[in-house]
Amino acid sequence: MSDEINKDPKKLSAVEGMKTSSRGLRADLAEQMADPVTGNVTETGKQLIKFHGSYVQDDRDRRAEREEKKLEWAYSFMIRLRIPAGDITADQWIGLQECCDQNANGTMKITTRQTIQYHGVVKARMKPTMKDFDVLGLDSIAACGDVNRNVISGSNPAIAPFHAEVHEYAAAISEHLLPKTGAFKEIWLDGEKLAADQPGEPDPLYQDRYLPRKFKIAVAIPPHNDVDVFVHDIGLIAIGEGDKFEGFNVSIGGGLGATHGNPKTYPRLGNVIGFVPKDKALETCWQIAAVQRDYGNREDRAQARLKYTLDRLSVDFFKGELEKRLGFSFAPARPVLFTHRGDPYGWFSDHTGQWYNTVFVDCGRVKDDDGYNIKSALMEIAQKQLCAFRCTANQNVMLTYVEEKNKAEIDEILARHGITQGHYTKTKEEAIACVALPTCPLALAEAQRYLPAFVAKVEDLQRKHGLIEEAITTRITGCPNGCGRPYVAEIGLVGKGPGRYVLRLGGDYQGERLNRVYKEEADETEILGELDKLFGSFVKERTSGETFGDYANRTLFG
Ligand code: SRM
Ligand code: SF4
Repeated sequence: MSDEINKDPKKLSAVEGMKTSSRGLRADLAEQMADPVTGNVTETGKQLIKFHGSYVQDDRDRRAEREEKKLEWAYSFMIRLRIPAGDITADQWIGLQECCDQNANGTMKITTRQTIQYHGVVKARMKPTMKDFDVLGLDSIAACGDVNRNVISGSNPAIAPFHAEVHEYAAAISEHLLPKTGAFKEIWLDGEKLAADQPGEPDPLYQDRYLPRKFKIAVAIPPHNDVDVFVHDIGLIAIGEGDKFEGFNVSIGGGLGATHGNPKTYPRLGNVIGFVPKDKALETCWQIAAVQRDYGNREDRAQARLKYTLDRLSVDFFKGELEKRLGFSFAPARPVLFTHRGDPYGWFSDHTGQWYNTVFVDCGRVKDDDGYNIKSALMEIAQKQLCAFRCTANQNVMLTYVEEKNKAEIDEILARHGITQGHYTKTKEEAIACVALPTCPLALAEAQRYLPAFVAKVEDLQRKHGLIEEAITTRITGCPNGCGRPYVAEIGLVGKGPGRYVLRLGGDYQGERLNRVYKEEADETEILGELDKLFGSFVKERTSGETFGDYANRTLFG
């Protein structure tokens, strides 16, 4: 395959130079973090600190006030932990909440990739925070940046007898694809310094250039598609025969980010390229990342994700190169059925008899809110050591490995804090919004701060049309990057400007079909007006068992 991309060093994007000259992600980041004169870091610092799991941000609500006072913006850092498959112990939960209260804004944020973010960590508190993570046995290495990020995995243990075995792959893949640099320990944990004449530790996967762009892996355990397996660079779909876990169907090239007005960017679902036995899974992931490392576009970051590599070079070329490096061919993909994506609420047990319960966390924000006091409830449950915790890809918290004798006490604590089953509708329980304002620098419109009000109005319409018992997957993001996966929602709102969104309809309930643009730009009144009409016709015209997403797809785009 002749391909001119990446051949001319002058054409490479500026970030490429920052990576290769960083001496294993160090550059002068330690010095910048020690500089008390500014709360910010340089452009290179901004890029490199991502690989350490952090982004510099500012409070956008306070920009005008700061500018008026001739002060620099209110800079602080967001830190994203690396928690493969979202699993943490009760002690880790306590430590993280306490650390968040001391060093960040006190509100932990459960993300769509099963981990926890802190917001509002000022520069001087970065090292103490990272040290606290280390004491808890946690880190934020590679949670962001052009590397493989937090590996996510289907959270529902009742879904298959081999769930626990599959779940372990998330941690194993995460470790296998971790950058080899010691920069993290050096900068944040006062670890041993690399000699000044050394270029950085040898790293067979990432070398000195890392990947062309972010890289994401998700593991799904059918029939539950809570991880939205087809939107990741690699989607592994667990396949078992009876009680026995055998391996994975492999999907490659999913990704959602796009830019308004740039048709060269688009959301894309992955292509399933075949089946690999479980003992080949780690090597397969490693080699897919390596082929993307070698062929991904390093000139234009807007074209650098694996999805664009596949569309530029073809899926067949990529698969052929991959099989050559692996030394084996993929077997045909096995049949798979996905049925839903929402988390299971209420008590349920796994195949060993241990109990689980999902606690709904509105937009993933762990806070006490209007009598629904998640933060206090989860802290008390952790302090009493009643269970472990699992962040889900739907931004909720699952209480895990609960013994029968502890269920009643957990129920009592949840009830005392206003957390009862049926508190929210199904649509609300399955709704997702990204962070957006005030911390996300890319937000064009509100998302997490708007979703509760918007969903309440959708619920009113559902009540009006007798649809309130149905879950209609509703997702909002503040911009087209798609962090809340709005492109695979039945109702997707993608921020375009303050109070204005692209209205996308027609995704399916299982997450196997992209929705499409129904209105290029609309405000709340227009969106609700459209939904009112469509819910009305849906009730009259739906076929037996048809979901709203399938109906919208059939009648609007069919
Ligand atoms: Fe995301 C960038 C938040 C999941 C696609 N995402 C960002 C940044 C870091 C903004 C920035 O670059 O400065 C946001 C930080 C906001 C803040 O204040 O915290 C941000 N993304 C999030 C989170 C926290 C949303 C949430 O509310 O849960 C999710 C954190 C995931 C994690 O724990 O690792 C999050 N982001 C996603 C997802 C969903 C997923 O992976 O399942 C996507 C779509 C899938 C994909 O990657 O294609 C996603 N985020 C993006 C993109 C577009 C990437 C692209 O290929 O174009 C950006 C912008 C970029 O990379 O340039 C972005
Ligand atoms: Fe920010 Fe856009 Fe991601 Fe929302 S979708 S968190 S606005 S980058």
